[in-house]
Amino acid sequence: MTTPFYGPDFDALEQFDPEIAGVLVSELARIRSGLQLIASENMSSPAVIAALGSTLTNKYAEGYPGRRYYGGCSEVDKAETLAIERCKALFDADHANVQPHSGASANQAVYGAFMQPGDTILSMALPMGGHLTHGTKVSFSGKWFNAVSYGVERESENIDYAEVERLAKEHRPKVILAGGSAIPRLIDFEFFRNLADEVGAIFWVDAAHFIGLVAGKAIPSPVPYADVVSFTTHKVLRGPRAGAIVCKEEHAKTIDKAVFPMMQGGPQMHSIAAKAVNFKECATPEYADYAKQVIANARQLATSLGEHGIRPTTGGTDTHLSLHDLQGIGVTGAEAEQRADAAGIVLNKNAIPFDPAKPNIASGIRVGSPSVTTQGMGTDEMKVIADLIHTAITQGDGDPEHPVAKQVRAGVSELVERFPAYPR
Ligand code: DSN
Repeated sequence: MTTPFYGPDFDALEQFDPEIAGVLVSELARIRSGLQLIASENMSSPAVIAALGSTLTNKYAEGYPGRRYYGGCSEVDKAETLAIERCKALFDADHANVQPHSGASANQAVYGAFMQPGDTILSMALPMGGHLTHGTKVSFSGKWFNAVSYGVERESENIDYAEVERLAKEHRPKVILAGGSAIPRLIDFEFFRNLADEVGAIFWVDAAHFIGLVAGKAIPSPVPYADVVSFTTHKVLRGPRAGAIVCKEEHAKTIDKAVFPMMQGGPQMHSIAAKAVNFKECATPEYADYAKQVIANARQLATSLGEHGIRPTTGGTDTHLSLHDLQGIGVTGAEAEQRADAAGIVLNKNAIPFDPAKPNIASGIRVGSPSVTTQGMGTDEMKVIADLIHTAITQGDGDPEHPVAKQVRAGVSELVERFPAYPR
């Protein structure tokens, strides 16, 4: 069948640029041959990838649908309008901006909308589970704004709500931010909303990690509580690598102006079309089942790793990820990452709360279930994966030729043959 549009032509690429064509092929082989447990990754659908690999990449469309600074925008206007309407419906939001190129770009726009250089933001510290763009000194967010950080309680390893309240009342921040990249538990949005009202702050949720679970109605939504919610579209959500923002109607104009023209120029229309496809996928019953299974799988993985002495911080998870303390088994995060990788299991080292190790070594690992759940694996497979991780990181040495790495890779192969990524 001939495609009715000018789509990806792999033969032409292979002929013109065999080196890059080779990378595309070997990356797919890498994905297919291993277990992808990076909590922030997923496997977007062929429909999403088709939209990404389209001629929409060519169009300049600075502005918004119906209000562009270029001619010829009639068709991309349709794509962006669909993306906006589907995003609003999916999250029951007053307003959506689907132009941010990434999560960091979306966050930059939120700062631009609500803060002036030197203003104070109250956010979670990166080593406690926060994010680079939440005020770390190496990021624009920490260089241009005054970031006051909260952490977690030592005992429960959950957000220290008493500390959040104390710091909010002491510093009177312009913005209070909830969310991060290594928070296994649900966040009490109502607490943050009430506190923001009490101190006169904007309440912002960076929902990048868990927004896919919200889309699938598997966990409570921050949208009714927050002034503004930023997120990425490629994690549990399973869309293109990009960002988006939803907000209350009263902030709509401010957010739109902060995304364009304050922080970005031309929107990436191929990516916006792919977001529209993704939002449509997320509104299906199949996606809701997927989101619930992501949590069931993450819980099983956390429990089974815990039974091997690989302690889940906070005692488990309510979401798609768990964070594990390796100190009890005498392995560092860096060693675990390398040993797992050598055995075909891709995960990342991660600081745990109050980590005594440096960030590039770390005492923990973060594991996530979005990708393996997309492949169709369930809780039985999570038990097997936990066994494989335990064997790889306690008996391997990081050398792919080590007999233990080979033995674990055989177990991985058995799983991925039954549950292939991008089945042929
Ligand atoms: N790098 C992403 C993550 O892995 O959580 C967040 O930006």
